Amino acid sequence: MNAGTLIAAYRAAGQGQVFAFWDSLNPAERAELAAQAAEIDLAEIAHLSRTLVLKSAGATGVSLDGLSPAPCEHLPENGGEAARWAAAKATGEAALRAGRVAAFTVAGGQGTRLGYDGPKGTFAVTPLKKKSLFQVFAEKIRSAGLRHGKPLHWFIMTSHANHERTEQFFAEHRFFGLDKARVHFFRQGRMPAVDFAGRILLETKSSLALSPDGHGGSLRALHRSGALDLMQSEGVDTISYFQVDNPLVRCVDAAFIGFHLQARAGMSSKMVPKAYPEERVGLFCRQNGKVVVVEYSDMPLVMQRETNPDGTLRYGAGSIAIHVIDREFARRMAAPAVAKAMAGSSSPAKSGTGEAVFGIPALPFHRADKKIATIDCAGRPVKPENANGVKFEMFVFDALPFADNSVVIETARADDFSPVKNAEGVDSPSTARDDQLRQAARWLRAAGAAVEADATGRPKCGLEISPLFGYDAGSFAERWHSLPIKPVVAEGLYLE
Ligand code: UD2
Repeated sequence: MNAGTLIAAYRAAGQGQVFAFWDSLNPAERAELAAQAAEIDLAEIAHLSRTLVLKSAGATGVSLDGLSPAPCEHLPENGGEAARWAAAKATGEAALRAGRVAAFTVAGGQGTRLGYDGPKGTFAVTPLKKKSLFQVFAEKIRSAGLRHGKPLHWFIMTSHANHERTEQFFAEHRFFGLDKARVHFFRQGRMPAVDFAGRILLETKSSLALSPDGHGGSLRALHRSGALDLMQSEGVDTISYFQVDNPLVRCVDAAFIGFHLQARAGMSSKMVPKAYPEERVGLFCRQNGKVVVVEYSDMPLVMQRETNPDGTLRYGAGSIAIHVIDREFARRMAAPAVAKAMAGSSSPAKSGTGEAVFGIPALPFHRADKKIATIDCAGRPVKPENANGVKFEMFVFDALPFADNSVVIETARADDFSPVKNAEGVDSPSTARDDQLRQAARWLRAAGAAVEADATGRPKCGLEISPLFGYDAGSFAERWHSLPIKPVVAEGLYLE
């Protein structure tokens, strides 16, 4: 599209302000602005503005009709059937041996709360060796490949802001021993921010205020980047999805994969029992025969506090953003965006409400009111102190109601979830470090070693176990027992 047509389309859509400074821009700046403007689906923005921005703030439109708790596979220690878990594990291991599984990390977030200047995956998290999140995952993925005799492909979704630095980090660390031909980076999509009247905001005279389209954008990005086609040609049909912020995550969990495959599910999830009724996590529920996640903020407190006869919380299954996704399900969920792109941006976009686009179900966008750096009408930078606009994001769990046979399994928080989100306090580098220390102490104890620890299980000395030494209590114990001379634990220990 040439610049004249683009500008006319923006004017016709009531978004002419995007080109307010066009006459004063040099050719390079014009090219930058035109390229960004051409990326935007104006019909989609108009629809989102109408449905999410211009209606009253705070109205979520989430329906609680017919909601019940989602059924869940409980861990054997919490009432689940050990035989079912063993069978699921065997199914998952067979899929891993057959090379059907790829790891997938969403690492496109901005990490604002952590206040770290760099891709979050490069943040140092382990207690002794200060390994980065990416290195921890790389070692887990390498260990799974070695265990099953089949190296895994690893897909990493970045953002425009952190893509180059992420690739560079892997190159500098020689891909942490992985075959670089099996590590694939791709950028997620972007959405423009709008003001409260639905007008697209400029960040500078020659650039839009663009931000990542949320982790839900991963499904579109997997498709657009060719990752799904690559998976298909490599015989991968199962995607193990996790977030970049969680050093404890089991990047590939055979039992989880097995439950998902046995059910022939489109998309499955892990849950942890909520720590307390008001904990701020999404909750797995059932509605119209499908699994859905309801954000804590959308569920009345009385419901969040309801209990079962045994005293446990009725809505107690917290979402920790770990999923297994069927490759073709991801392709179907990406299809509306693809169909729109093929039909041109003037198509009737309806994805803002999760309605069908060309008869295909689509992920809805959510509204987030934010402080957005922009410029005033004279082109001077404005750093707002209060929210001055709206960003649009998709959430990956909104795909769940479109999935057939969705499975939810329980996992132990201590072995799967300790995210690094905030600089201090809860979910911070220090809580994640302590949880890694506790895990190492538990595994050593289970293997018969004496470990001095405080009342919370935190060892008195520094301990770190590479995933290449042991990936769970069982594999750790096996390797530990094979050591001819046992190292002294009390002095602190790194095992690789
Ligand atoms: C998310 C879930 C929450 C819980 C929690 C577990 C939502 C709305 N809430 O909370 O219910 O499961 O995670 O840790 O999702 N990301 C991208 N691109 C984006 C935005 C995010 O790749 O555009 C990645 C980001 O790099 C990170 C993950 O998604 O790996 C989570 O993002 P977040 O920090 O925004 O999610 P959070 O903590 O609000």
